[in-house]
Amino acid sequence: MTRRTTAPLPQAAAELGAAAGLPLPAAALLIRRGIRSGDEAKEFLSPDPSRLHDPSLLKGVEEAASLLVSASARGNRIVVFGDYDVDGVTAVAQLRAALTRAGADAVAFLPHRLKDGYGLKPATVRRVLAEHRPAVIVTVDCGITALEGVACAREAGVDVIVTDHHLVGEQIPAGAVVVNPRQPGCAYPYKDLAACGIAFKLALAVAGRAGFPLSVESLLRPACLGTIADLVPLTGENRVIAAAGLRALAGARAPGIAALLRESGVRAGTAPSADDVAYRVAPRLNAAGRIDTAELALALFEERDPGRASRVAEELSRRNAERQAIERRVTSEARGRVEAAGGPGAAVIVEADPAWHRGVLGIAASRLARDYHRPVLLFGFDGDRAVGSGRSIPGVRLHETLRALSTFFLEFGGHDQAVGGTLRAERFAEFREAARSHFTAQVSDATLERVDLAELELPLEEVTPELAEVLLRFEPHGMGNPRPVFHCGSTAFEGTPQPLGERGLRGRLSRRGGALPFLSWAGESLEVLGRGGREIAIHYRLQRRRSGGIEAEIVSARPAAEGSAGAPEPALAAAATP
Ligand SMILES: [Mn+2]
Repeated sequence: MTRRTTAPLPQAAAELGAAAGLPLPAAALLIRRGIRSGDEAKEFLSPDPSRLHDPSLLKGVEEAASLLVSASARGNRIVVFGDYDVDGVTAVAQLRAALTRAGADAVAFLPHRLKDGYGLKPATVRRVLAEHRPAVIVTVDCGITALEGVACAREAGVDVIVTDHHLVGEQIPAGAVVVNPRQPGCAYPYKDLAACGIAFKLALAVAGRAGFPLSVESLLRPACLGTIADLVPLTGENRVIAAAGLRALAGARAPGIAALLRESGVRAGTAPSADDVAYRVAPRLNAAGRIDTAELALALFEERDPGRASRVAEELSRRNAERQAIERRVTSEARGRVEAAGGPGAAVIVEADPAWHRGVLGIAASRLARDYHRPVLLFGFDGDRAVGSGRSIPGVRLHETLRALSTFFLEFGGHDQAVGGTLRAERFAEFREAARSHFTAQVSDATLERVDLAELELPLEEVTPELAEVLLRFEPHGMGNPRPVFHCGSTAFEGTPQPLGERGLRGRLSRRGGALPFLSWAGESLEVLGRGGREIAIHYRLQRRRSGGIEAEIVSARPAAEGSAGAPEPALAAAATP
């Protein structure tokens, strides 16, 4: 069942609107995003690289830079130890580029998702020591909980720098220089940097100490990809990195990035949107590391030959298509089981299959979590172990809820919305029962109800070009700054809408002089609701059209309230008055 609501207009909106010279709806949305003053509004609407914080504010960053620069000068080998996702790969690319500029013998190492698993494990460290014989290991996107992995490297006489953005455990690794804005005693003003944001800072610190110029733009391009792909909040400094990085991508000169954007359908010379990055660019970069090693994704950032860069980008597209096919199969098999049992029943979905590819469990889980509006845990098998990924829904803190079942896990980590874990395969059935009853007891029925929430009442005739212009400056959208959803109590199709692909619908809406092109992915039901000029109430988002101007994306619709053509429902009428 779906509950529909429109959030009330914040009281302070009128004041902020007056102070910043902004239309009331824009001011209301800014208030919801934590903006209080005219200056903050200006900073939010015009994110500028001059607002980036000084890298030296990060605890440990100067010590790390000094260690790296002196190792470079002595010709000692440095291994940049990364991760196989976009955040990890873009962090490695930036840091390795800076170290190479500093004259370092810098080698990139990306663990293999299936063979090594995530992070700086002792076994992986031993492999790095044997294969590369480094004097220094610098991690990105991992290491903050790797007490044993760090100890293993230290025993071999290797210096270790841990740069990570994950939650800090009870202990930080002994004997390592740690750079993590979340660590105790770090006064850095922004805590939500992704790993590639931290690598960006360290790269600048290395350049500063070694005394060579490093183009901020060339670092922002990879940094913005990792920041958007890693689903960190696009607020504060991350918003600057994302916005300035997307702009810089329009002028990408590195052949690899240019080829990747081309493969992703981004027109040459134009800036991709955050959605382009999240849905087209990032999946291609991730595809390599899901099925095999992520080396190919890293190679793309380092390739200098345009012909070879194109071939790598094409290969990433092929792997992405392969990944999609595997993921569709896993998703539909898991869905088949849920349906065969007559629906999800319990407050969590837990399924496993020996044939499921472990590289796609997380994406399949997030798809099912969205469809069934429940947390989902999917497992594959590796010998006598069940290896799983979980994804959650708003309001269910997955890591915390699962902690009560931690005795089942051999390995377990993650955060509110995503976890990974390993159990003994023979205990899977027992775990599944325990998880079902625990979640059903812990998660309220209200949380399992899908809420179709609009941020604001905005009748179509109030969508002026001035307002649209300001709303487009709310981009880039993502975590922490979702594209706003508006409610319009009454509108109707103008003419007959046309089908758009298999599920979509495209046409024009009009009401009292307010008219907009629209598209929707709820095509069939929407077409029936609005047939014959019937009035409908809609939840919609506004987005830029490829051809210029703006359009409404209809998220959901229902018949307009009867006998009150155009008048908002009582709850909304109250909401519209500040
Ligand atoms: Mn990360």
